[in-house]
Amino acid sequence: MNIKNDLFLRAFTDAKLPRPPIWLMRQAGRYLPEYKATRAKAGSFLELCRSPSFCAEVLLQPLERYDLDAAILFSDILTVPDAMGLGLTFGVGEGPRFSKPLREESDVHALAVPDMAKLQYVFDAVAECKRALTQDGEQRVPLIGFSGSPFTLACYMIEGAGSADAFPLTRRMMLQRPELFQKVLDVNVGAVTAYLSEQIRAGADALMLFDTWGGVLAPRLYREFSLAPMQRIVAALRAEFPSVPVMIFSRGAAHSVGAIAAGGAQGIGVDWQSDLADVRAAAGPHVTLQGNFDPLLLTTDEDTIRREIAKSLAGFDPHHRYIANLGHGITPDADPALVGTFVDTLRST
Ligand code: 1CP
Repeated sequence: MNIKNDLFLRAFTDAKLPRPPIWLMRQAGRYLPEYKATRAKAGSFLELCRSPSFCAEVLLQPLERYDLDAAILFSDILTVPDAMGLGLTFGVGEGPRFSKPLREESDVHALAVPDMAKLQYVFDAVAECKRALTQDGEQRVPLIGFSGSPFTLACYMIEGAGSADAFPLTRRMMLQRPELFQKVLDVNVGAVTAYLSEQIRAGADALMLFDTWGGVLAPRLYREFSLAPMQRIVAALRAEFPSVPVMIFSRGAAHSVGAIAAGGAQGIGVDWQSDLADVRAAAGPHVTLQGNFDPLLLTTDEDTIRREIAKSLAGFDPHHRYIANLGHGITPDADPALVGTFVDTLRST
């Protein structure tokens, strides 16, 4: 497939680019009234995720409003544990909840890589999103596929929901029963590798591993239980699909940027609590950095946005191996007009 605007993919080469490519984590989402309208039509968030045509509809919404250089599959990281039989629900106005979390040793022993047929709706959504991006035989921008990291998925699978307290049940199993916890991670490595491989076969042009919670761990535990399993996935994907870049986004793990870069991922997502120039120094010149503006900027004003963009990029080369993005997902209270200011300012960088 010919990609009309491939700036995002060129950021994974050593080419000097005329401007940084830009997209936004959670660019399709609740800050857009048209997203809320589609979700209402679908009935619920999960029904939206399970309908390839609605997924394609919300995928296009931010591209209609803003000059973005990539689109991300509309789905969620929790589709995989749901396919393992853990029973995912989203209450109205609440976060995710699993009806059968991993609490007993027997729950872990019963856990297995799910049949990918249970996730066919996601692969169908990838294909439908790809079709929706295509006009006159040309794809407008690259399509990013994604998964949660084995550790971040384990957090939800064991805790059974989000956590305000850094996932205590998960960390206790990790500390007290490391071999049992490793069994969960091993199943997740197998599941995520199969899941992302199928997303590539369905049309994903690049991949991202969302490791939202790896940063709750001390650096040595992060490397053992979060980074190492991700590196097994990256190695397997690189062996089979060498031309598809894979990015790792570990929130709160700036301490291990050198180790992430050494481990084979082509890109590193940088959170908003780091300075880009420091991360570049730690990562070296041959890995692509993505990030790292504070999502809160999109709730401020135009002057603040312009000033912070200029200050964040001081001492950093945004034309080489760099993708402009936020340091975490857009929040529901972001102002759609300020998102436009943010995108336009970065496009003229
Ligand atoms: O009510 C709604 O409409 C649901 C809100 C929502 C949306 C828009 C959820 C529930 N998930 C999503 C989509 C989503 N989730 C995408 C695709 C959209 C895009 O980027 O444009 C992606 C990549 C995710 C990934 C995701 N889901 C992560 C990792 C990234 C991150 O932001 O840290 C995590 C941790 C989740 C779990 C999840 N799903 C939804 C919520 C509210 C949460 C967080 C739960 C918690 O509080 O821990």
